[in-house]
Amino acid sequence: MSFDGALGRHIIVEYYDCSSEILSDVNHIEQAMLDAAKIAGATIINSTFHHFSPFGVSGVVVIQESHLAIHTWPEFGYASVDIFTCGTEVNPWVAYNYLLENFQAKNGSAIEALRGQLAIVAQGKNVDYGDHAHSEQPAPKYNRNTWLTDKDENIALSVRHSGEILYRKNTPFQKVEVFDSYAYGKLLAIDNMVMCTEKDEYAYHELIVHIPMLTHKNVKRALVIGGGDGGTVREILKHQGVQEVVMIEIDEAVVEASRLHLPQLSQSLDDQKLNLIIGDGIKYVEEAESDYFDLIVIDSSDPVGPAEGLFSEVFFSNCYRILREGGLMTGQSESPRFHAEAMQQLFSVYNKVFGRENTHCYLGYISTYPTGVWSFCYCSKDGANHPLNDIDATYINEFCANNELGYYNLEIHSAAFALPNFVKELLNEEVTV
Ligand code: SPD
Repeated sequence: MSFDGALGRHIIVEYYDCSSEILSDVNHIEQAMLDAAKIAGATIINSTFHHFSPFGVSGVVVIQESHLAIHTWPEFGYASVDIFTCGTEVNPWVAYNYLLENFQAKNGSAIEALRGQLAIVAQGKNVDYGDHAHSEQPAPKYNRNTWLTDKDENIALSVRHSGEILYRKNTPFQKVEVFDSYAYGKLLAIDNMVMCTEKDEYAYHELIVHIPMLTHKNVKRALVIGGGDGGTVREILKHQGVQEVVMIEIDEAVVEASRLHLPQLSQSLDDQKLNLIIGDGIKYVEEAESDYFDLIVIDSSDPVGPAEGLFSEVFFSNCYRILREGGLMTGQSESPRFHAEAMQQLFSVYNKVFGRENTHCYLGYISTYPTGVWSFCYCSKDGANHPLNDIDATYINEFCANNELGYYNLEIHSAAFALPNFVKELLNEEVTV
């Protein structure tokens, strides 16, 4: 089929003064381009979109009738778009108008070119395509290609998801989202960083909780800072002796997202032993009673945005103060490959507050965090409850036999504290030969 003497219409579009926020949101851009294609009457075959660091999105939607492509410059509020459609069924100007509005563009301009002008292409029409020339084609299967990328300037971890945003809230603190990933199930992301996924969350939560709980053996009162998804609380409550858990999460949206989409994580958030407070963890520890908790778990996001203060000396000094004798603190302490500097700084603060001999580093394999290697701190208030010398193998094995765990076991407990030389060097620890 042809349009006005040509095989297709190609409009080359400029959108100016668009919303910068929209132009840097890869999911939004992809959805808008797909919707534009649909509204224009096209049949979608495939799409692939990419977010560039620090700015910009590029992507293409392949349609049965040709393609739509985009490149955005959010820093200039500018997007360049190509809309190329063949046949008479699809009107590219409908897509143009839709995107103009969707990107909140103040100005748009476009030029149209007729592609494959029949008077010229007809000269090659005597090629014989046999029976295929008019054969019925099966309906194309649309294969969407959308990825969440957790990255810094040089390293990234990407997880493919369905493209449907199950949950999204831009809160005063951060952007909280839930996606449906193909390899790891539902995925909770904060500001594009993976927090946890259904399939591998247990590794992180078991490590941050059972290592201190099973070394201490008698935790009655536990405090969780962050952890709004509920995974840490779920693991703490597997220990029968626990009487009280306080969890203080700054962002209600994290709890809401988990309750709505991650029941496996949020299942313990209504437990009677839990006092769930939506508030500021820094303020909470500042005002909390001294010598109260047996265990503090810092289940924070990364040290950007609202979690930044959770990595300071004042905060850890208060954690130290509110721990009871023999009390322990564990926390996620970033990756020795992805956030080497942040990890180094964190350990220098732990050392300062808890004493070097009472501060230990352990590692775990978290497949959905960039580089896969993640570190945790283990700090003891007064040197009691050494993570290797004070464990009881029978006690640990009994707990493991009664609870279905996916990562933690007796061997992992000790092995987690065995540090590669590059991590020891990072932490200025002696490397033994
Ligand atoms: N880069 C990821 C670090 C996230 C640590 N907290 C995750 C919250 C899971 N409860």
